[in-house]
Amino acid sequence: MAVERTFVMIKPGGVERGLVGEVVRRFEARGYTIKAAKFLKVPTALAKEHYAEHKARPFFGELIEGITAGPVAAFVFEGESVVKVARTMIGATNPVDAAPGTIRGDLATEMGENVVHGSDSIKSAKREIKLWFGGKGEVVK
Ligand code: DAT
Ligand code: MG
Repeated sequence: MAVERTFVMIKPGGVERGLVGEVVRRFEARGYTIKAAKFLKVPTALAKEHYAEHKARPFFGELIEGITAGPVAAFVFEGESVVKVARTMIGATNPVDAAPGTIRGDLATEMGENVVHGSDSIKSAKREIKLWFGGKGEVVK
């Protein structure tokens, strides 16, 4: 009903553990397609902009340290209701609460090592795709 695009990023811990393929495999197996991809060490300014909604939170410093600690693998996936489905596939923010079968529920136990980021709404997806890839944020039919 609605073909969308979302932003998914394998965080430095996930890259270090060799989980890029596992995460991408799950999205491709579900039927989503890669529309953009890049591998980069995240500049601090980009990290702060990405997580701007959390800047007043006590864990903000740790969050920025974590996301800039090593390279990330960033993707735009496209497909039916991908924004919502990606969040379901990723699982709860705290891996301890994440259901088995989800990425975090299968691959993580710690909040600071929760492997992957996914946009939380269509609005966030547009903002994040534009921030990381400079466009391609449009929802296509
Ligand atoms: P999500 O990544 O599920 O969208 P979020 O946007 O609320 O979660 O938070 C962004 C990241 O910040 C999250 O993946 C892990 C970290 N984080 C969130 N809440 C935290 C907390 N209470 N203590 C430490 N880190 C936290
Ligand atoms: Mg979030």
